[in-house]
Amino acid sequence: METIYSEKHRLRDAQTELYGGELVYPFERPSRMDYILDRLNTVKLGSITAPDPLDMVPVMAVHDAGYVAFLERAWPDWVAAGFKGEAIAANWPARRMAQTCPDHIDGQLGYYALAAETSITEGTWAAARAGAAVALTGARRIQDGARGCFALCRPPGHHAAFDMYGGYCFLNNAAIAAQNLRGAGLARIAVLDVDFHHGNGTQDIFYDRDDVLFVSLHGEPQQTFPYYLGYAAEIGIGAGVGYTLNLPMPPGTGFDAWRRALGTALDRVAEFGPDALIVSLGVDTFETDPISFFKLRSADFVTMGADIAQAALPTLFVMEGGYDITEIGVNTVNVLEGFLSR
Ligand code: OKP
Ligand code: ZN
Repeated sequence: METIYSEKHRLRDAQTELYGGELVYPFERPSRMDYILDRLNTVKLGSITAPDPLDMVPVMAVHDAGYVAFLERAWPDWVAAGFKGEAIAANWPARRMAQTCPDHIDGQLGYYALAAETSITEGTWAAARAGAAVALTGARRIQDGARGCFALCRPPGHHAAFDMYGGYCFLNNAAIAAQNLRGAGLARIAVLDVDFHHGNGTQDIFYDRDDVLFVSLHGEPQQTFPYYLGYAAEIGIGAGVGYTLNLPMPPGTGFDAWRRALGTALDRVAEFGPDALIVSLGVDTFETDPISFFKLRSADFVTMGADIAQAALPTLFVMEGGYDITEIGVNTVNVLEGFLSR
């Protein structure tokens, strides 16, 4: 299987994440990619290719123009305002306040942020663009007839909504890929999100649409990020009713229960009858992930990949989370090898 990958992810190297009242070195860090690349090379999964230049058309089709302009300007505006640290949102348009974007960068950060843990830094916009280019190039491989492709995106994307960043995400790589497949004439696309966290951004972007099915397996949002979305009662709106399926699971969930939920998800995908499948591939479901509470083991990721292959669909894997960094390579590549084994 071909991997698409850009070294430009290294431009995203924030030094601070707001975590438990402290500023820590972020869980979502550049070295994550090194462990994955190392494992791809060890097992000789296939060639690793740089992405084509970014086409902004599918980006602008899933994100708000004001939001994209904000991402581009946030760092220079923050520096120009005289701030010394990384750009962190510290104020929000909370309940009964004006839902308008102010002129000052400190106010704009809270307007566009869905959480405060994610700092904006000098290279963040360039890295986010490169991540989207990786996903788009992977989508083109599927459009050109590949059975499978791995878009090794960083930073991740599934928390990035139509007009919000956060949860380490800025541009929604999987949504951008799905939109491009639609633009290429594929009628229906399914997004299967197996990251530990709910893909609130992807859900947000496609919530009122019946041409992109969103199915997510994730930690019960009463107990974990993103807390305010990902409940089973969320099923879509308008034309999109029935085209969002959330399968939240409690702390301690192991692979037997998780795999049953995957079966439910894949049954819904089969019923939908898509032309392609996008997998938001996070491996933070791993038993020793430092910020998550599922109990999957490394061998389970092979089974996961094989189960996904049973859908018999052209499949684009888009990298999302995974924070037990020394094991992220084995766990991620296990999914791809499991997929190829069927
Ligand atoms: C990004 B992805 C830890 C709080 C972490 C942000 C998590 C973002 C996960 N207690 N909050 O879905 O892997
Ligand atoms: Zn995650």
